[in-house]
This record gives sequence, structure tokens and C-alpha cells, in this order.
Amino acid sequence: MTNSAKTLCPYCGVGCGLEVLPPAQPGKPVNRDREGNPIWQVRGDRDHPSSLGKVCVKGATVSESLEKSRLKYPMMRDSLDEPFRRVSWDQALEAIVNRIQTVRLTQGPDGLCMYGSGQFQTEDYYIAQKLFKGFLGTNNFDANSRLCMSSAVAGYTQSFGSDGPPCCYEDLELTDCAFLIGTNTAECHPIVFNRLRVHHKKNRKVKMIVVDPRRTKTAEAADLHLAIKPGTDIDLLNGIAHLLLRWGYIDTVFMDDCTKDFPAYAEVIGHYPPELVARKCGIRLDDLEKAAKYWGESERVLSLWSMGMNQSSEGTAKVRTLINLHLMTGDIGKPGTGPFSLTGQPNAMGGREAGGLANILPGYRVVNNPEHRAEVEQFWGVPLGTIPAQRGRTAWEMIEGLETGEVGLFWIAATNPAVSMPDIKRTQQALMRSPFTVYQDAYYPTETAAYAHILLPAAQWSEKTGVMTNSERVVTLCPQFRNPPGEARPDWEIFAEVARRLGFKKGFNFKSSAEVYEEFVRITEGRPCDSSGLSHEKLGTHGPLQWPYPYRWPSLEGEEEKQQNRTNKRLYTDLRFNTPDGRARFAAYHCQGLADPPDNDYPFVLTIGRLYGHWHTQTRTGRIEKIQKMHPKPFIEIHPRDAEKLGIEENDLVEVRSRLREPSATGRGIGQFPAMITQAITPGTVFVPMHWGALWSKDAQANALTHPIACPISLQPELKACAVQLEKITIATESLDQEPSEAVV
Ligand SMILES: Nc1nc2c(c(=O)[nH]1)N[C@H]1C(S)=C(S)[C@@H](COP(=O)(O)OP(=O)(O)OC[C@H]3O[C@@H](n4cnc5c(=O)[nH]c(N)nc54)[C@H](O)[C@@H]3O)O[C@H]1N2
Ligand SMILES: Nc1nc2c(c(=O)[nH]1)N[C@H]1C(S)=C(S)[C@@H](COP(=O)(O)OP(=O)(O)OC[C@H]3O[C@@H](n4cnc5c(=O)[nH]c(N)nc54)[C@H](O)[C@@H]3O)O[C@H]1N2
Ligand code: SF4
Ligand SMILES: [Mo]
Repeated sequence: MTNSAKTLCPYCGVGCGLEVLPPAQPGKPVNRDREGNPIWQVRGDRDHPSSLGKVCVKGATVSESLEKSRLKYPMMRDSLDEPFRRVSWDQALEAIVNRIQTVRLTQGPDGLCMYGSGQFQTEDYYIAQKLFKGFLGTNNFDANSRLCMSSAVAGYTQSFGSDGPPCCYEDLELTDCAFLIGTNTAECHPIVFNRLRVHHKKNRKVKMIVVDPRRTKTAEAADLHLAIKPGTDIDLLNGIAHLLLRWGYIDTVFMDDCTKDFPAYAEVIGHYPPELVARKCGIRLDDLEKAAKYWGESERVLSLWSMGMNQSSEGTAKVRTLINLHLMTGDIGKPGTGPFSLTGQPNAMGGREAGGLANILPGYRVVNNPEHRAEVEQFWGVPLGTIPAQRGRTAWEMIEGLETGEVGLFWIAATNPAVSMPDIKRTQQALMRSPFTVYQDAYYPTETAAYAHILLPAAQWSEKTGVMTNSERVVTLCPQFRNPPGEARPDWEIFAEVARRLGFKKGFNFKSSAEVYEEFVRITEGRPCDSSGLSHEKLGTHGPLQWPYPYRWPSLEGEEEKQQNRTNKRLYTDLRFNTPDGRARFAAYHCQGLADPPDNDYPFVLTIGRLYGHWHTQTRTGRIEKIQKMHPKPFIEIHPRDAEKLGIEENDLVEVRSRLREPSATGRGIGQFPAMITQAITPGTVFVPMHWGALWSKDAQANALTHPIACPISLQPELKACAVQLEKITIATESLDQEPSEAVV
């Protein structure tokens, strides 16, 4: 093929359009990497509405990661201390089916668990839901989105009556004040940041406020950086609300007509006078006042947030407290305004649409609503009462279920929990106890493969056709343009095959992912995320489209249709919300702070995040030379004042220890990181990147230190903070090289 293909970048939730060109182009030598593998050329798709032709280093280099270290064949072993042996698909699937039947008989459906991923395509998600929730009768499907987006989902749902980011990227260019909190947008959502940055630079009146304990690349670009102490976001937001109210910057008409529950909130913010708030947050009083002024005086305020908010033991409260500010000032439903959650993974949004968490069902429905369950059961043609009324196990509860022996089959797909879960030593011990773990991934080795009984090779992006939805609700078709390596298969096909072998032939007889999508969009009809007018064909001919996109629209054509999709860019433009009375809800929360706060023994707060070039556990980016060079090794950021106190100098190896889990234990974990001494971090706080698992570093695993305490509403763990102690290590240790070790744990 010499033709190019249009698709979506498979990394972050910005969802940039890519155009890929085959390695062989007429009159040119074949494009190859150092190992001689043919490489597709990637460039930005200028026609993609979200990215307008832009890409960052990850998107631009993605094709270099597609051939290396792939898992090509199903593998199996009877116990974790044996080597894997290659088996046929038939053998692997029969073993899984037998195990499922045994667990159903002996432990019941609650013994079955699947842990999936925001890197699934929508079709993968949908088929997994249908199998687990509709046919096996358990809601035990959760995804790594639990560690990522679940506080945003819970916050939107409670404040607005349903999930769904109400804004669009055009708002980045229409706002008067961008309020970025708990997000390093410049490194993690670079093309979103790029659009905002251009607008900010061009218009001197436009303000940019960044709230982050670190002076990140994002903070460097801001007019005002509030380097708050980790976990004091609610103090800050309530403090801003206090000033907005005191100074009369509120939209009383909007509040009267469109919201509820303001009095309880007003009572709470009364307790947040600016002097107290500035002290608690560790910022200057005039900076706090400046933030409130910028917000209050701006016609159109857009807030952006991601993990600094969501990954918290009060994640939902943080999100709702931020939404409160928008409700107070009427900054929603209009161009350039709104509370905008930036999604992490490429299709975490699609997962939310398809019911990809243990508490939700397809079409923005929820498990604990009897009508929602009945609608889905009817649609799937399964007996009423099949879907349990209670949510299923969350990601962490699956780990606990392995500890207690309640989980008899653990099926992991498209995520690497042996690195990315909280408290990984405990996670790894639980995985060691698992009687039967299926791991379905595209690469080998990964850290999690060491804990699997069966490995299933997955076809990944570029090797299968499916759709993904980005942060601004734009749905893009990702067509297959390469062949999968070896015997790798698309995730949805694997799930559907297992379902058929279990005897559920009728519900899973799909010939293509287009057929799966056709069924999925029908289940969204009439729901907030109505996509019933979309199909692979439509997306293929028209290009990316934004939901809601109901069935009545495809009858429109050309300009008329484009116009319709454009006017649909924002949710809640009529200022009616998805609650029963159409009003948005204020929430009244006091700041509780961190679940694992520092004290004399553990005096530092460790925070954890991302670097521009690397993607999570490095399964792809660790194998790309350019990115390896960009970020060659792990490190710990320490403020010069703290470093001096501890006698730590640049590049010294620092041992980091977190608090004991229980008195008899030896501590959650230990990590060793070379010191990077920098003013960019708030004193008392240290930072390490999350990207180095056991295969990529000797002992620099961030999650060896974290704990699983979660937000009680969203059940999202506080992966952003734990108390630690630091000590300089003097003994020489092995160099931390960047090659993945062959020995898998
Ligand atoms: N380069 C790159 N980009 C990515 C990814 C990647 O792996 N690499 N992953 C994608 C995914 S899945 C996600 S979820 C997103 C994450 O995107 P971000 O949320 O932007 O990334 P993080 O670095 O995890 O965390 C953001 C910031 O939160 C700050 N923070 C920590 N504690 C607090 C706090 O208590 N309050 C506040 N206000 N801030 C705090 C940290 O200092 C950090 O700078 O990125 C996506 N994009
Ligand atoms: N301390 C701390 N921990 C964190 C975070 C943090 O900020 N701090 N962030 C959390 C967040 S927000 C996230 S999203 C997670 C991310 O953590 P993970 O989900 O563990 O990260 P990835 O490395 O992206 O793992 C994705 C896996 O899917 C595989 N894969 C890719 N495409 C496909 C496919 O099509 N099919 C299949 N079957 N496999 C595929 C890849 O090879 C890779 O092994 O980490 C969480 N953990
Ligand atoms: S910004 Fe995100 S979606 Fe865009 S190219 Fe970079 S990683 Fe891919
Ligand atoms: Mo994420």
C-alpha cells in the first residue's frame, strides 16, 4: 500500500489526528529502524478538528514502537515458577473457558474479575461489558480509569446529573482566564496546551493561573503560579469562593435559576477567610487575592484539571468544589467557559460511554439504577435481574479479593498493574497468590507478565479497527493499516470468542468491529452520550465527529450537518442539567487534606507524575531511542533547602521510604533515586516520575511507596501523595541502565 491512512494518536486523551504513510514510498528507500524493521511515517492530520495537524514527540514517534518486543503467541504455564510454553489459541481459550465454568460453579460469578484499560477501543470495552455484566452476571469489570478518571466521573455525575465534560477545545481559544489545577498540561496534554498557549500569548488580557506544588513547564507559562502544599486544593478553592462572594463576583440570576444547594456551601466557605487559606496552602495572601480577582473579573473562565485533582482521597470533593466556582459565577454552557476534565488515556472517554467501570453501564447508565439495568438487560436480551444491583469490585478490591482467595480468575488486559497499582509490593504479593491470571497484552516482557498463568497476544492500535473518543467528545475511527504480529488478535475478538465457547452464541456473533460498534451506538440512543448516528462507515467517510450525535442527524448532509455538529460543541448550553429538576448541584466540602500526611518521622510528601516523552510503564516509549535519550533515567526532585539539610547533592542516590502498613510489616516499600536538586519543587515535597518499573530500573518504582487509600465516593486511590523519609545512600549501587532486563522479576 502506498496510500496514507488517517487515524488517532494512541497515547493521550488529547486525541490528535495522525496521518500515517507506509514504509515503502515510490522512488524512496524503505523507511527502517536500526534493527531493520520497516517503520510507518507519521505526521499530524491537518483535517482533524481537535489537533489541526499538530503532534507531540510521542505521537510523532509511535510507529517506532510497533514491531519491537511483541507478544506473538499464546503462552501458558501451570504455576508461576515454571517457564511459559507456547500453546495454540484453542488450548489457551479452552483453559480460560474451563476455569470460568469452574469458578462459576464453585465460587459463583463474583469470583470472576476483569481489569481492563482506557487503551481499549470502544468495541473492546463494549464486548467485555456485555460478557461480564450481561452474561456472566457480575459487575466485576473495572479499568485503570479507576486510577485515573473516576473522580471526574463521580464529580460530574453528582454536580450535573451525569458524566460528560461539557467543554470543547475551541474554548481554549475563547477564554479570558484559564485556571489549570493539578495538571501538567504542557507535558501531558501538549497539544491542548499548545492551543491555549498561542491564545494566551496573542491576547495580553487573557490570564493563565496554574495550581501545582511544582513549578512545571505548565506553571512556567502562567501569569500566576500557586505552588500550594499537596492536598490543599479544597482550602484554596473554598478560599477563592470566599473572596468571590465577599467581592460580589457572583451570578445570582444563574444561581437562582439553574442551581441548588447554595446555602450549605455558603456556610462552608464562610470558614475560609483569605489569611487562613493562604497559610494552609503555603502561598502568599496577595497571590490568593489575585487568583480570585482574575476569576471574578474575567468574562469567561475555563478550568482544566487532571490527576492532581482526581488522584486523591478526596478526589470527588475536589472536582465538585472546582465545579462550585463555575456555578457561582455562571461560567458554564457558554463559549470559553466550563469545568474541563482532561482525560488521560486515548479512549478513557469511550470506556465511560461503554460502561467500562464496575459501577456504570453502557450509555452513561449506572449499575445502581434499576431502570438503567432493566434497559440494558432488555437490549441484550438477557433475563431481568441478570446484572447485579451492586457495583462490582474496583481495581483495588480485585487485589484484595486475590488476598482473601475470593477471586478465582483474574483477567488483565491492556494495563500493567505490577507497576501502576498503588502499593505494588502488596499488589505483587496478591498476584503471586492468584490461582489463575490471564494477561492480555501487546508486548513481552512487561512486569505483569511475570504473574500470569496465560499470556494472550493482543493486536494493538494500527493492527485492528475500532473507535476512540477524546477529551472533547470527538470520536475518531482508527482503521487497521498493518498486520498484527504472529497470532495476535483484537481484544474484542478474544472476548467474543470466549463468550461463544461459554455457550453465549447469540449475543456474540459479530463478524467485524463495525458490527460491534453498530450495536453499541444503539444502546446510547436517547442518552447524554447519544452516538446513535455514528458508524464506522460514517466516521470513515466524514472523518471525526463529536457526540451527542443522535440518529436523526445522518439525514442531514454536507454543510448542514457540519453546522449541526458545530453548534453541538458544548453541553448544557440551555443551562439545563441532567438532574431530575434540571438544576446543577452545589457541594459543600471542607478540606480533609492528605490521607497519609507527613510527620516528624516521615517529613516529606512524595508526589508522582509524568514526563513529556514517556508513556506510563514504558512498554512503548522505553523502546524508542529518541525518547530514551530525552529521559534516560529516573530521579527524585528535591528542593535545595531540603537537600542541604540532608547533605544531599546532585546525582547522589537517595533512599526513599514510606510509612509502615502495619506495625509488624517492614514498610510499604523502598525506592532509590538519583537526586535532582531544583527550585521547581515546593520545600517539603519531593517528586518522582511514575515511568520506571522493575524492568527498567533497579529500584526506582514509584508505587513501591504509595498506599491504596481512596476517595470514598469515586474509589480512586490517592496515587499523588504519601509521606516519606529520605536518606542519602553512600554505598555504590549498580548503574540504573535503560535496557529492559530479560529476567522478568
Ligand atoms: N507525557 C505523557 N503524557 C501523558 C501520560 C504519560 O504517561 N506521559 N499519561 C496520560 C494519562 S493516562 C494521564 S491520567 C494524564 C495525566 O496528566 P497530568 O495530571 O497532567 O499528569 P501528572 O504528572 O500525573 O500530574 C499532574 C500534576 O499534579 C500535580 N500535583 C500533585 N499533587 C497535587 C495536589 O495535591 N494538588 C494539585 N493541584 N496538584 C498536584 C503534580 O505536581 C503534577 O505536576 O496524562 C496523559 N498524558
Ligand atoms: N503513583 C502513581 N501511579 C499511577 C499514576 C500516577 O500518576 N501516580 N497514574 C495512574 C494512571 S492515571 C494510569 S492511566 C495508570 C496507567 O498505567 P498502566 O495502564 O499500567 O500503563 P501502560 O504502561 O499504559 O499499560 C498499558 C498496557 O497495555 C498494552 N497495550 C497497548 N495497546 C494494547 C491493546 O490494544 N490491547 C492490549 N491488550 N494491550 C495493549 C501495553 O503494552 C501496556 O502493557 O497508572 C496509574 N498509576
Ligand atoms: S498530544 Fe497526546 S494525542 Fe497528541 S500527539 Fe501527543 S500524545 Fe498523541
Ligand atoms: Mo491516566
